[in-house]
Amino acid sequence: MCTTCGCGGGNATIDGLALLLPRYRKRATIPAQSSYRLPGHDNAPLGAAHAPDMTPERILHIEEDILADNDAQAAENRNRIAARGLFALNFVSSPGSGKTTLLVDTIRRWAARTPLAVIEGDQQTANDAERIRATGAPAVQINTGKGCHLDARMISLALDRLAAERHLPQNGLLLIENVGNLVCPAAFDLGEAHKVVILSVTEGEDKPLKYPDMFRAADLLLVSKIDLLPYLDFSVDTAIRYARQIRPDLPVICVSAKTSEGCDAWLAWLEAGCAALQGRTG
Ligand SMILES: Nc1nc2c(ncn2[C@@H]2O[C@H](COP(=O)(O)OP(=O)(O)O)[C@@H](O)[C@H]2O)c(=O)[nH]1
Ligand SMILES: [Mg+2]
Ligand SMILES: [Zn+2]
Ligand SMILES: [Zn+2]
Repeated sequence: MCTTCGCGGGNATIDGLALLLPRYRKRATIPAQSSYRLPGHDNAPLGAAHAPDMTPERILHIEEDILADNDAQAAENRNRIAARGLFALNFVSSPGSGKTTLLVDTIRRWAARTPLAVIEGDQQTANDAERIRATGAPAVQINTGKGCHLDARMISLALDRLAAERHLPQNGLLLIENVGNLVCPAAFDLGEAHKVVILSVTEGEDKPLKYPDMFRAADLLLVSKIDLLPYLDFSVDTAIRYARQIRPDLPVICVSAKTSEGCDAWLAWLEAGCAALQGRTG
């Protein structure tokens, strides 16, 4: 179990094979029974989203330990990714915002600019990896089972798998689609260069205010499905204003994978990121 949010990572798989994740350090110290509940809320434990039966102090310590362990693994991943000359992006959003559709469209447009590989994260199914593979790009599917986010250990193992299959590119793109969830993926560094948060116009403008950690953690906001704007009351300006209340300098690109509007600007952002990386690494 991941005690940062209480999600179960024990049954994770990669392309259907069981993942033997190294244990987080303090997991064995979680007591079987101790609880702190909000007065008057019999079923509402205080603390992390779904971690019942822990005192707030213990939750805090375990969270710190787990995130420190994750950060150490993420730093290793980042070195490995840099050594391959890869521009790595971690796509985060709620389910259904259009991450996979945008990745498929991006991969088709990216064409032969550089090699690339994709790591897909979902609780169940290999649907998204199959959608990516249909473009001809290599993809590995991580299924987190009861887990609600990818973590750096999973990415390390996915990199191993890509390398073993000779699909880990040299000098190119590594695109990671996280589990659809605007909460927990914000806390977990995977070793990426940037988190890219996608907010579709069907979700409402106020999501940046409701889920500020995610919008604070991201370095780019893609407002997606803008082809649907004529049918909705969604105000792009308001959404951007809310996002910039959380993160004042957040760059924003509005896109539609359906009409391709905004996709040139998105591709230009990707190319600039790749070029900056190549400039740094020579
Ligand atoms: N109208 C419209 N629908 C889209 C667009 N992008 C994705 N969708 C639809 O949104 C749904 C969820 O897309 P998907 O890529 O699976 O989202 P994910 O869960 O974030 O990976 C699918 O039915 C897509 O066809 C878009 O730009 N415009
Ligand atoms: Mg998807
Ligand atoms: Zn969670
Ligand atoms: Zn978790």
